[in-house]
Amino acid sequence: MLTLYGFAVSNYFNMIKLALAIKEVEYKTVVLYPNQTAEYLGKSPMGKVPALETEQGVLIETNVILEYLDDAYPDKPLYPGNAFEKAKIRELVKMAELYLELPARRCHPEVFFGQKVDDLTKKEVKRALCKGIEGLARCAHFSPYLAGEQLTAADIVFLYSADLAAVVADTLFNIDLFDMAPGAKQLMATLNQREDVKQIAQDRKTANVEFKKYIASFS
Ligand SMILES: N[C@@H](CCC(=O)N[C@@H](CS)C(=O)NCC(=O)O)C(=O)O
Repeated sequence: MLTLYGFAVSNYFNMIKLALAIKEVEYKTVVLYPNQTAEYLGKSPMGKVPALETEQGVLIETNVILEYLDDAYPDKPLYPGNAFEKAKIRELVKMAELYLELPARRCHPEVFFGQKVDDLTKKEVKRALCKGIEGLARCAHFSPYLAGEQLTAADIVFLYSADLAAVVADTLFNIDLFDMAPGAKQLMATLNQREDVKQIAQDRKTANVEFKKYIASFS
């Protein structure tokens, strides 16, 4: 059986959880925070989560794991279509991560953990997020899903990237990121109405209690 390493507050971990839920693949979870212990580095070379242990070995990097799951469990494909259509989904996945998730992450310390982020970083992040959402708006379909009529890996990565990016944009810049991509608000609402997404949100809320204690133990 697959083993998923990570914790339920992690947005990347939740991307994999949602993919597994959609595909109805059984797995067990080992709850752990990112760490640099020799034991975990032996599984996840950067010490990050998520990591997925398969019968053949461990995989890291969320987009790689998503693609592996789609190859290993082809029912309910997350990268449907021909070679070009699949590539378009990968393009959206990459854009959501590079231009929303990663810039927003630079401001997570201030928005989620009460640690000041310097003004230059904030200026860069504001610009990057606006460019990112405008870029996505140019190539996403929102009909109703990012890549068209079917829910794909792009929606999974968008859901758990744009939600945090929107909190960063709202909290620090007073910007509604979703206003800048017509269709995005409706897509988020559609995704958030799913039972599997609701369950992941509930798990995240529950796990956040322990996570806050864990973070507080460092201060
Ligand atoms: N590129 C990685 C990013 C995963 C990631 O950043 N995970 C966070 C938790 S949400 C983490 O492990 N952070 C610890 C660290 O950066 O060392 C992926 O796609 O899986």
